[in-house]
Amino acid sequence: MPSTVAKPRTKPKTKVERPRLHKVILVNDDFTPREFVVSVLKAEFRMTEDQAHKVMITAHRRGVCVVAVFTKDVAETKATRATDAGRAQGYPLLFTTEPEE
Ligand code: TYC
Repeated sequence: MPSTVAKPRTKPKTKVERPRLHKVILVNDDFTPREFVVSVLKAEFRMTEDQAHKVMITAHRRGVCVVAVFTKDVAETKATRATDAGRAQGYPLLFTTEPEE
């Protein structure tokens, strides 16, 4: 067989795995105003006032709340942008990411 011709695979690929999704997580703090958290959730995650308020209150009461899931790149970009929006106003607002199980 000429070296430029690829040999057929001996073992056919049986599985194509989807990329794992990553959660964006909102972390509570004692300083960021509730309304500001809601406005960031609406702007960065395209939530309605109602959805954003529910997510903010859950983080406020429980310490954290999953905001949404995205591919790794999108999750990290959104978490960074949302965290930066708080920092720009002097707030310690924090969004983190973690892979879904
Ligand atoms: N705990 C904040 C307050 O009482 C509000 C808040 C909620 C801040 C959720 C961050 O992720 C957060 N002003």
